[in-house]
Amino acid sequence: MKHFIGVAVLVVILTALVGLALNTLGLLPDVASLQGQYIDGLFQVHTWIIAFLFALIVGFMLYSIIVFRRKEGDESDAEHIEGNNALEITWTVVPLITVLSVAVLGANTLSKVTAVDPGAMEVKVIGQQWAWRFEYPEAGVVSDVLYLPKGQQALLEMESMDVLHSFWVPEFRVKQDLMPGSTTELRITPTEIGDYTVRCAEVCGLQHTYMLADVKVVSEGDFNTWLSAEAAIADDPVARGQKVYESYGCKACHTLDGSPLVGPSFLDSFGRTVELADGTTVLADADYFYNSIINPTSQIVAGFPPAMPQNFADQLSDQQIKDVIDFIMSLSDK
Ligand code: HEC
Ligand SMILES: [Cu+2]
Repeated sequence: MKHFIGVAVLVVILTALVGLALNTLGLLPDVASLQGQYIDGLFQVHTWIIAFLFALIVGFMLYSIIVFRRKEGDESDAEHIEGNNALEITWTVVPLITVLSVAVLGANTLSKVTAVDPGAMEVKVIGQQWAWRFEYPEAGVVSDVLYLPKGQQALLEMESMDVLHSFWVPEFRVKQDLMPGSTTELRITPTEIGDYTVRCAEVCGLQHTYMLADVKVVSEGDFNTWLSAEAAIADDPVARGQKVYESYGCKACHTLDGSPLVGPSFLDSFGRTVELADGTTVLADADYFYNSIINPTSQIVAGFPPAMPQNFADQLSDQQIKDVIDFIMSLSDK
């Protein structure tokens, strides 16, 4: 009996130490969603079960090694024990109940994490090698940053354009694969305003590591302001084109004020006669601009190096190219 009390004290102390150590390690980033809170609750239970099991095994082992060490000169055999029904029943029934309870707890958590809020806001998530796109169908907005209002459930309807990807924001805890040819769902109710990152959690090719996107959780007011500003842009080809100009690096080489930079300024560039490096001239119309973007080395403007990136045909959709041309054309009064 004395030994059992000794071991029990050791196990309790070890459990507390291991449990506290695991909790202070900071294994997870701060949780930022309602679903994540349920998952963290379950994780806590598991942490303590793990700490207890560790302490139970290691505690008994340490105690036995130290207390039942063979004494100097003791050559006798240990006592032989042939089965113990009570013990065997206990170590079958206790783990059975434990595992079943964990299963019930897990199922319970799963149902909370997937609980449907009828007022959820729908966002389409499109994954492709190697970028994320987010669509807000009700507002007709497309964005490469995932904006979410705090406190409202977002229903993410996810699709892949090519291979398997996986949507994962560690602070939200939940994770879901995207599959070509079918739609998968994920529900997230953000609880903390802040900036996060979606990272693809399914190896999807060469640039998999860089398949990241920004997530911004904002107040409901800020969200609505952003959404209506984006919706206004979405309706206006020139505004869309300006966004392409700003977010695809064009502005690093093309100014809007008439001064040449690495490339010619876009101000009043439409409708002029362009002198090309090969001595010919061409009218700067929409076709010329299109060709300059898609196939930049074919018509080099005289006096400029052939420095224009050659991969915009892959980076930009046809619509984006049309939009940016509309934007360039809007900068001339011709
Ligand atoms: C690294 C610098 C650089 C970047 C970035 C760049 N360009 Fe250019 N671009 C040039 C240079 C240099 C020329 C002139 C030489 C030539 O014709 O290739 C040019 C020419 C052009 C022309 C023909 C202009 C004219 O007035 O004759 C268009 C149109 C154009 N770029 C559009 C774009 C668009 C749209 C983007 C962004 C999606 C962009 N460029 C990004 C360097 C750049
Ligand atoms: Cu991916």
